[in-house]
Amino acid sequence: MKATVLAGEAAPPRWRTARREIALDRSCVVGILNVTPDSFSDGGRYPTVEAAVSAARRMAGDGAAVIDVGGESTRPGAARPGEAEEIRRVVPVVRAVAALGLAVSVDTRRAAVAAAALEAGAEIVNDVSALAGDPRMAEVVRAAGAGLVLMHMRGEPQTMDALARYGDVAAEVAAELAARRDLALAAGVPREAVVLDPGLGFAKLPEHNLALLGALDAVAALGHPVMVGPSRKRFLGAVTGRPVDQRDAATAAACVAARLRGARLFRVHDVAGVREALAVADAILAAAPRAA
Ligand code: HH2
Repeated sequence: MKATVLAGEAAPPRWRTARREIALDRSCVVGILNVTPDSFSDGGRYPTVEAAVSAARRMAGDGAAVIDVGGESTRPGAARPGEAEEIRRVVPVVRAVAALGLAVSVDTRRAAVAAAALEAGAEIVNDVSALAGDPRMAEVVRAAGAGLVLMHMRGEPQTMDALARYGDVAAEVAAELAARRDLALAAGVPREAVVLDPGLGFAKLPEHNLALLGALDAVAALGHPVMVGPSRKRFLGAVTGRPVDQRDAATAAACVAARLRGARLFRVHDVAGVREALAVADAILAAAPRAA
Protein backbone atom coordinates (compact mmCIF):
# COMPACT_ATOMS: atom_id res chain seq x y z
CA MET A 1 0.00 0.00 0.00
CA LYS A 2 1.28 3.48 -0.87
CA ALA A 3 2.31 5.76 2.00
CA THR A 4 0.07 8.80 2.34
CA VAL A 5 1.06 12.21 3.60
CA LEU A 6 -1.72 14.65 4.35
CA ALA A 7 -1.55 18.38 3.83
CA GLY A 8 0.30 19.97 6.75
CA GLU A 9 1.63 16.62 7.94
CA ALA A 10 5.37 16.10 7.91
CA ALA A 11 5.47 13.10 10.25
CA PRO A 12 8.22 10.58 9.63
CA PRO A 13 6.75 7.29 8.44
CA ARG A 14 8.54 5.33 11.18
CA TRP A 15 8.66 5.36 14.99
CA ARG A 16 11.91 4.44 16.70
CA THR A 17 11.63 2.40 19.92
CA ALA A 18 14.26 0.66 22.05
CA ARG A 19 13.91 -2.57 20.05
CA ARG A 20 12.64 -1.78 16.54
CA GLU A 21 11.30 0.76 14.09
CA ILE A 22 7.53 0.65 13.72
CA ALA A 23 6.30 1.42 10.21
CA LEU A 24 3.58 4.07 10.16
CA ASP A 25 2.79 4.10 6.45
CA ARG A 26 -0.46 2.45 7.46
CA SER A 27 -2.47 2.90 10.65
CA CYS A 28 -0.93 1.33 13.75
CA VAL A 29 -3.26 -0.11 16.39
CA VAL A 30 -2.13 -0.11 20.02
CA GLY A 31 -4.02 -2.63 22.17
CA ILE A 32 -4.94 -1.55 25.71
CA LEU A 33 -4.03 -3.96 28.51
CA ASN A 34 -4.89 -2.42 31.86
CA VAL A 35 -3.76 -4.58 34.77
CA THR A 36 -5.66 -2.48 37.27
CA PRO A 37 -8.61 -3.29 39.50
CA ASP A 38 -10.39 -0.03 38.60
CA SER A 39 -9.92 1.08 34.97
CA PHE A 40 -13.18 2.45 33.58
CA SER A 41 -13.60 -0.18 30.85
CA ASP A 42 -11.31 -3.18 31.41
CA GLY A 43 -10.55 -2.84 35.15
CA GLY A 44 -10.25 -6.21 36.92
CA ARG A 45 -10.48 -8.22 33.68
CA TYR A 46 -6.98 -9.67 33.88
CA PRO A 47 -6.41 -10.80 37.46
CA THR A 48 -3.51 -13.13 36.55
CA VAL A 49 -0.44 -12.81 34.32
CA GLU A 50 -1.78 -15.70 32.22
CA ALA A 51 -5.09 -13.89 31.60
CA ALA A 52 -3.22 -10.72 30.60
CA VAL A 53 -0.89 -12.60 28.26
CA SER A 54 -3.73 -14.36 26.51
CA ALA A 55 -5.48 -11.01 26.01
CA ALA A 56 -2.24 -9.64 24.52
CA ARG A 57 -1.96 -12.64 22.19
CA ARG A 58 -5.54 -12.15 21.06
CA MET A 59 -5.00 -8.42 20.39
CA ALA A 60 -1.81 -9.17 18.44
CA GLY A 61 -3.70 -11.77 16.40
CA ASP A 62 -6.34 -9.13 15.71
CA GLY A 63 -3.68 -6.78 14.34
CA ALA A 64 -2.30 -4.75 17.26
CA ALA A 65 1.29 -3.68 16.56
CA VAL A 66 1.91 -2.55 20.16
CA ILE A 67 0.49 -3.69 23.50
CA ASP A 68 0.16 -0.85 26.05
CA VAL A 69 0.36 -2.18 29.62
CA GLY A 70 -0.92 0.09 32.39
CA GLY A 71 -0.99 -0.37 36.16
CA GLU A 72 -2.73 2.89 37.15
CA SER A 73 -6.22 4.00 36.21
CA THR A 74 -6.16 7.64 35.15
CA ARG A 75 -9.93 8.06 34.89
CA PRO A 76 -11.09 11.30 36.55
CA GLY A 77 -10.84 11.04 40.33
CA ALA A 78 -9.15 7.58 40.40
CA ALA A 79 -7.06 6.79 43.51
CA ARG A 80 -3.35 6.35 42.75
CA PRO A 81 -1.58 3.06 43.61
CA GLY A 82 1.81 3.30 45.35
CA GLU A 83 4.93 2.96 43.22
CA ALA A 84 5.76 -0.56 44.48
CA GLU A 85 2.20 -1.71 43.79
CA GLU A 86 2.29 -0.26 40.25
CA ILE A 87 5.57 -2.10 39.57
CA ARG A 88 4.14 -5.31 41.02
CA ARG A 89 1.13 -5.08 38.67
CA VAL A 90 2.99 -4.17 35.51
CA VAL A 91 6.41 -5.84 35.41
CA PRO A 92 5.45 -9.55 35.26
CA VAL A 93 2.95 -8.82 32.48
CA VAL A 94 5.44 -6.71 30.51
CA ARG A 95 8.06 -9.46 30.83
CA ALA A 96 5.69 -12.17 29.62
CA VAL A 97 4.22 -10.16 26.72
CA ALA A 98 7.63 -8.91 25.55
CA ALA A 99 8.88 -12.53 25.62
CA LEU A 100 6.32 -13.28 22.89
CA GLY A 101 8.23 -10.83 20.66
CA LEU A 102 5.46 -8.21 20.78
CA ALA A 103 6.25 -4.51 21.07
CA VAL A 104 5.27 -3.42 24.58
CA SER A 105 4.68 0.07 25.87
CA VAL A 106 4.24 0.91 29.53
CA ASP A 107 1.57 3.45 30.46
CA THR A 108 3.01 5.22 33.48
CA ARG A 109 3.83 8.64 34.94
CA ARG A 110 6.58 7.26 37.21
CA ALA A 111 10.24 6.97 36.16
CA ALA A 112 10.86 4.00 38.48
CA VAL A 113 7.96 2.08 36.93
CA ALA A 114 9.16 2.97 33.43
CA ALA A 115 12.72 1.85 34.28
CA ALA A 116 11.53 -1.47 35.71
CA ALA A 117 9.28 -2.09 32.70
CA LEU A 118 12.01 -1.19 30.19
CA GLU A 119 14.37 -3.56 32.00
CA ALA A 120 11.68 -6.26 31.69
CA GLY A 121 11.44 -5.80 27.92
CA ALA A 122 9.13 -2.82 27.28
CA GLU A 123 10.37 -0.56 24.47
CA ILE A 124 8.06 2.47 24.70
CA VAL A 125 6.98 4.73 27.56
CA ASN A 126 3.45 6.13 27.27
CA ASP A 127 3.45 9.05 29.70
CA VAL A 128 0.02 10.67 30.16
CA SER A 129 1.69 13.49 32.11
CA ALA A 130 4.07 14.27 29.18
CA LEU A 131 7.09 14.28 31.56
CA ALA A 132 5.39 16.51 34.16
CA GLY A 133 4.82 13.63 36.61
CA ASP A 134 8.43 12.75 37.38
CA PRO A 135 11.59 14.82 36.78
CA ARG A 136 13.61 11.64 36.08
CA MET A 137 11.38 10.30 33.32
CA ALA A 138 13.13 11.89 30.31
CA GLU A 139 16.50 10.51 31.41
CA VAL A 140 15.09 6.99 31.87
CA VAL A 141 13.61 7.12 28.36
CA ARG A 142 16.79 8.56 26.83
CA ALA A 143 19.09 6.03 28.51
CA ALA A 144 16.99 3.09 27.26
CA GLY A 145 16.60 4.50 23.74
CA ALA A 146 12.86 3.99 24.23
CA GLY A 147 9.97 5.38 22.23
CA LEU A 148 8.05 8.09 24.07
CA VAL A 149 4.38 9.07 23.89
CA LEU A 150 3.78 12.58 25.22
CA MET A 151 0.07 12.99 26.00
CA HIS A 152 -1.66 16.30 26.66
CA MET A 153 -3.29 16.82 30.04
CA ARG A 154 -3.66 19.69 32.47
CA GLY A 155 -3.17 19.14 36.19
CA GLU A 156 -3.62 15.58 37.47
CA PRO A 157 -6.35 13.00 36.83
CA GLN A 158 -7.71 13.92 40.27
CA THR A 159 -8.00 17.63 39.40
CA MET A 160 -8.07 17.85 35.60
CA ASP A 161 -11.80 18.29 35.07
CA ALA A 162 -11.66 21.79 36.58
CA LEU A 163 -8.95 22.79 34.06
CA ALA A 164 -11.01 22.11 30.92
CA ARG A 165 -11.15 25.74 29.75
CA TYR A 166 -10.05 26.62 26.24
CA GLY A 167 -10.47 29.31 23.62
CA ASP A 168 -9.10 27.44 20.57
CA VAL A 169 -8.67 23.94 21.97
CA ALA A 170 -6.63 22.50 19.08
CA ALA A 171 -4.20 25.44 18.98
CA GLU A 172 -3.75 25.40 22.77
CA VAL A 173 -3.25 21.65 22.96
CA ALA A 174 -0.73 21.80 20.08
CA ALA A 175 1.20 24.64 21.75
CA GLU A 176 1.27 22.88 25.13
CA LEU A 177 2.38 19.61 23.50
CA ALA A 178 5.11 21.44 21.56
CA ALA A 179 6.50 22.75 24.86
CA ARG A 180 6.58 19.23 26.35
CA ARG A 181 8.20 17.92 23.17
CA ASP A 182 10.89 20.60 23.42
CA LEU A 183 11.65 19.46 26.97
CA ALA A 184 12.04 15.86 25.81
CA LEU A 185 14.37 16.85 22.97
CA ALA A 186 16.40 19.10 25.29
CA ALA A 187 16.85 16.10 27.60
CA GLY A 188 18.34 14.12 24.71
CA VAL A 189 15.37 12.02 23.59
CA PRO A 190 15.72 11.71 19.79
CA ARG A 191 13.05 13.35 17.63
CA GLU A 192 12.30 10.01 15.90
CA ALA A 193 11.31 8.48 19.25
CA VAL A 194 8.59 11.01 20.05
CA VAL A 195 4.87 10.52 19.41
CA LEU A 196 2.30 13.17 20.40
CA ASP A 197 -1.23 12.50 21.74
CA PRO A 198 -3.92 15.17 22.31
CA GLY A 199 -5.19 13.36 25.42
CA LEU A 200 -8.87 12.83 24.60
CA GLY A 201 -10.84 12.91 27.84
CA PHE A 202 -8.02 14.46 29.88
CA ALA A 203 -8.95 17.97 31.09
CA LYS A 204 -11.47 18.16 28.23
CA LEU A 205 -15.23 18.46 28.04
CA PRO A 206 -17.10 16.44 25.38
CA GLU A 207 -17.15 19.44 23.03
CA HIS A 208 -13.38 19.89 23.42
CA ASN A 209 -12.74 16.25 22.43
CA LEU A 210 -14.92 16.60 19.34
CA ALA A 211 -13.34 19.91 18.32
CA LEU A 212 -9.87 18.40 18.76
CA LEU A 213 -10.68 15.40 16.57
CA GLY A 214 -11.96 17.76 13.89
CA ALA A 215 -8.84 19.92 13.98
CA LEU A 216 -6.18 17.31 14.71
CA ASP A 217 -4.08 18.65 11.82
CA ALA A 218 -2.86 21.30 14.29
CA VAL A 219 -1.15 18.56 16.32
CA ALA A 220 0.02 16.59 13.25
CA ALA A 221 1.63 19.80 11.94
CA LEU A 222 4.18 19.62 14.79
CA GLY A 223 5.89 16.95 12.69
CA HIS A 224 5.60 13.90 14.95
CA PRO A 225 3.39 10.86 14.55
CA VAL A 226 0.07 11.43 16.34
CA MET A 227 -1.63 8.88 18.61
CA VAL A 228 -5.27 9.14 19.72
CA GLY A 229 -7.06 7.24 22.48
CA PRO A 230 -10.82 7.75 22.10
CA SER A 231 -11.62 4.18 23.14
CA ARG A 232 -15.03 3.88 24.86
CA LYS A 233 -14.60 7.30 26.47
CA ARG A 234 -17.35 9.42 28.01
CA PHE A 235 -17.55 11.91 25.14
CA LEU A 236 -18.58 9.06 22.82
CA GLY A 237 -21.33 8.18 25.29
CA ALA A 238 -22.42 11.83 25.22
CA VAL A 239 -22.81 11.64 21.42
CA THR A 240 -24.39 8.18 21.11
CA GLY A 241 -26.20 7.72 24.43
CA ARG A 242 -24.47 4.33 24.72
CA PRO A 243 -23.01 2.89 27.96
CA VAL A 244 -19.29 2.13 28.15
CA ASP A 245 -19.62 -1.51 26.99
CA GLN A 246 -21.43 -0.44 23.79
CA ARG A 247 -19.06 2.21 22.43
CA ASP A 248 -16.88 0.19 20.04
CA ALA A 249 -18.62 1.38 16.86
CA ALA A 250 -18.33 4.98 18.10
CA THR A 251 -14.65 4.35 18.87
CA ALA A 252 -14.02 3.08 15.34
CA ALA A 253 -15.74 6.17 13.89
CA ALA A 254 -13.60 8.49 16.02
CA CYS A 255 -10.44 6.64 14.92
CA VAL A 256 -11.34 6.98 11.24
CA ALA A 257 -12.06 10.69 11.70
CA ALA A 258 -8.66 11.10 13.40
CA ARG A 259 -6.93 9.11 10.63
CA LEU A 260 -8.34 11.53 8.04
CA ARG A 261 -6.84 14.41 10.05
CA GLY A 262 -3.38 12.83 10.21
CA ALA A 263 -3.32 10.46 13.22
CA ARG A 264 -1.27 7.29 12.69
CA LEU A 265 -1.58 5.44 16.02
CA PHE A 266 -4.80 4.37 17.72
CA ARG A 267 -4.92 3.18 21.35
CA VAL A 268 -8.05 1.02 21.68
CA HIS A 269 -9.69 -1.90 23.50
CA ASP A 270 -11.47 -3.44 20.45
CA VAL A 271 -8.49 -4.07 18.20
CA ALA A 272 -10.28 -6.18 15.56
CA GLY A 273 -13.08 -3.70 14.88
CA VAL A 274 -10.82 -0.66 14.77
CA ARG A 275 -8.22 -2.44 12.60
CA GLU A 276 -10.95 -3.18 10.05
CA ALA A 277 -12.31 0.37 10.05
CA LEU A 278 -8.80 1.78 9.65
CA ALA A 279 -8.00 -0.62 6.81
CA VAL A 280 -10.82 1.07 4.90
CA ALA A 281 -9.56 4.56 5.82
CA ASP A 282 -6.00 3.63 4.79
CA ALA A 283 -7.25 2.25 1.48
CA ILE A 284 -9.23 5.43 0.75
CA LEU A 285 -6.21 7.61 1.54
CA ALA A 286 -3.94 5.43 -0.60
CA ALA A 287 -6.38 5.72 -3.51
CA ALA A 288 -6.69 9.51 -3.16
CA PRO A 289 -3.79 10.79 -1.05
CA ARG A 290 -5.03 14.39 -1.22
CA ALA A 291 -8.62 13.52 -0.26
CA ALA A 292 -8.37 14.86 3.28
N1 HH2 B 1 -6.14 7.26 27.81
C1 HH2 B 1 -6.13 6.56 28.96
C2 HH2 B 1 -4.91 6.05 29.47
N2 HH2 B 1 -3.76 6.21 28.80
N3 HH2 B 1 -2.58 7.06 26.93
C3 HH2 B 1 -2.57 7.74 25.77
N4 HH2 B 1 -1.42 7.89 25.10
N5 HH2 B 1 -3.72 8.28 25.25
C4 HH2 B 1 -4.93 8.17 25.88
O1 HH2 B 1 -5.94 8.70 25.37
C5 HH2 B 1 -4.97 7.44 27.12
C6 HH2 B 1 -3.75 6.89 27.62
C7 HH2 B 1 -7.41 6.33 29.70
O2 HH2 B 1 -8.09 5.22 29.22
P1 HH2 B 1 -8.01 3.73 29.82
O3 HH2 B 1 -6.61 3.24 29.92
O4 HH2 B 1 -8.89 2.88 28.98
O5 HH2 B 1 -8.66 3.83 31.26
P2 HH2 B 1 -8.06 4.01 32.73
O6 HH2 B 1 -7.26 5.26 32.77
O7 HH2 B 1 -9.28 4.06 33.62
O8 HH2 B 1 -7.19 2.81 33.03
